[in-house]
Amino acid sequence: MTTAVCPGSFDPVTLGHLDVIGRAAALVDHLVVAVGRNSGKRSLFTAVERVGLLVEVCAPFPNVTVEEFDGLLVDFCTARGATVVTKGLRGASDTDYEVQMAQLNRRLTGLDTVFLPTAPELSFVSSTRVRELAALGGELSDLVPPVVAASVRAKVQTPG
Ligand code: COD
Repeated sequence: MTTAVCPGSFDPVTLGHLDVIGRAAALVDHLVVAVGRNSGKRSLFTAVERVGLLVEVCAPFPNVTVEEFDGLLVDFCTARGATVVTKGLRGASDTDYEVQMAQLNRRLTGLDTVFLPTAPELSFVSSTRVRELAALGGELSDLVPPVVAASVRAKVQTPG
């Protein structure tokens, strides 16, 4: 049985993330979506809230589970018996960062990373743009699923 981990901050999960999750889930027996707590990074949603939204939007994928993680990604993968990491790539700036992370993770434990190129129609989508658009009252429906759009709007109106 092949288990893969698809890690991210998912603050919040976007249609770009979801496309990568669905495609990665089709390649393996079990996909663990791993939500980094990122204690050093100020996030819009708590880790528990990010997990909750992911559980809802990943419901169509029966072989996907969602968990929080802290610490090194390679340690989480070892603990879950995962033999591969899956990540999406949007363009050159993602590639520079992600290839370096993949090389470091491979050096640490031999864990390899499989990259899935973004769907062209979703290459402009990022959690940062979602948060920015929401703060300025912009339309979110091309970037996130409806349940996420509603949660982002509620959060921006009532932060904390
Ligand atoms: N289309 C395709 N892919 C996308 C899109 C899109 N529209 N948007 C985002 N993605 C991809 C990103 O390229 C990324 O691969 C992934 O989705 C997650 O993106 P984010 O922004 O939610 O998450 P990040 O990049 O902030 O997540 C960072 C991690 C938590 C994965 C990272 O910090 C980590 O591995 N932390 C653990 C500590 C560790 O082991 N560090 C390494 C050694 S120091």
